[in-house]
Amino acid sequence: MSEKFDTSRLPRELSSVFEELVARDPHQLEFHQAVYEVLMTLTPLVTRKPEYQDLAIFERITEPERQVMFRVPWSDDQGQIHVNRGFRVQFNSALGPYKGGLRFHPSVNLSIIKFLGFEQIFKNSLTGLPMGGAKGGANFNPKGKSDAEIMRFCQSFMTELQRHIGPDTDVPAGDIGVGGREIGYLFGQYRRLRNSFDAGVLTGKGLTWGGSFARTEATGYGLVYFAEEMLRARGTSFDGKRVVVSGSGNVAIYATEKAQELGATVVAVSDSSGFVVDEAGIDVELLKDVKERRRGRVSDYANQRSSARFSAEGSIWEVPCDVALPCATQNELPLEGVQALIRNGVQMVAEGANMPTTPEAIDELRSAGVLYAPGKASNAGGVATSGLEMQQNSGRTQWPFEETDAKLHQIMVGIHENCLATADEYGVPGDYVAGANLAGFIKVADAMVAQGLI
Ligand code: NDP
Ligand code: 2IT
Repeated sequence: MSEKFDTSRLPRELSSVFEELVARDPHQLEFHQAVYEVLMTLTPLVTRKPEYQDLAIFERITEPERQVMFRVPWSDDQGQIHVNRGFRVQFNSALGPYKGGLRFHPSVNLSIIKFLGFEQIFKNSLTGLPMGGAKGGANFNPKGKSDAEIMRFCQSFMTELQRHIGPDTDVPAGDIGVGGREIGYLFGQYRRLRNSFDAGVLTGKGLTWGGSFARTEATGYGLVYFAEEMLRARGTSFDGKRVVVSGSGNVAIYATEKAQELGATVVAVSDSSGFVVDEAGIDVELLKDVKERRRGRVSDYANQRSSARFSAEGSIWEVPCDVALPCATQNELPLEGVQALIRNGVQMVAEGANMPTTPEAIDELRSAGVLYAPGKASNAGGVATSGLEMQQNSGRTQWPFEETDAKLHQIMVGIHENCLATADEYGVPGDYVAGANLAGFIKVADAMVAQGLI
């Protein structure tokens, strides 16, 4: 039994699945949290889809198909040797090759990779593209490392990972700490070891060697496209809204850019050292220069902009706003954060990060009637565009930016419609959490039923 999650809120058929899972891996709290959040919305399936229970779909879908853990030895610029732990959790391939990002961050462990891989199954299902779910990474800290150190780490990581992946098997991409630079070094080592230019083995590649236009922008843009649909459904828009974006990495930068293009003012961004308030609106070109080109901190942004103030103390969620877009990491938006947002009149929270809002905070948002989009729906634009990159690689072609961005936009509008239609169908109108979980789950579960006991 997990003390943190109240299994009495689940029907007996699902609480037993959850309790067995907790007993098997009692320390994997992030994984428990992700599974609990999904199971909480699946109650109607116990009666509506009796075959799921007969065929142990709930038990099977919560156990990864394969989990790989490996040693990653590398030497720093001084010749000192370090050892990190690498992971790839191949969670479910009922809908297509395993697909999901790689995270390099000191906090990475099996629980975090399993929670991310589990979420990825349903997110990928929602995109409508043929992709299974996976996640990987390492407990490696890229901060302060030279390019040469990053390269040696990526080469060592890929030397093992290459035997587990392939364009029709498993297709990794970026996540926290893994961007264009890392994908380049990983791809180079894969190509060298395999003596084969399998463009489709990784997504997020450079634009001259198999990458897709709009993949860099896709998660942040897709988040704002999804949030725009939510606002539209309530008869409003981004125009004139005050927006707070947490994080200042890939997702945060392009969410900021698109929200401002739609007429909003993004007044705050953050990193793990603190947050910046810029009442004049974030200067996206300056933020890109600081974060993407110089690999600096948000405090460097504030130092170069007279309208901006950096705070190392306090919380970004205290900054008054109409819309909050958490785009940093899991559990970054706790109950107190949501209470502050509600006090200041927030209308919508849409997740760019994976599982950024804690369960208590989600309950609070729902009871206050704040629009809330779970990441597996609202941040699906990144992996959707990875799916488009795979399509382009298979066809040995490259589509223009506008065409790819238009497809991304269409996919996000489609996910929004699917969430609302599924929520209606199951008697919980307007509930994006239930809509996303049910729609994503049913598609995978039906494919598992059709494919037999594996
Ligand atoms: P980046 O590495 O580009 O940026 C991460 C940002 O989040 C940085 O500003 C970082 O600050 C901050 N951050 C990370 N960990 C912590 C922490 N423990 N506490 C406080 N701040 C933290 O990653 P992405 O922008 O790619 O990813 C952000 C989120 O979006 C993640 O949850 C990821 O899983 C999710 N996501 C990413 C997708 C993608 O395509 N990249 C797709 C879908 C979801 P600092 O530099 O100080 O560490
Ligand atoms: O969490 C995510 O969806 C990602 N990090 C993107 C995965 C991908 O394969 O593009």
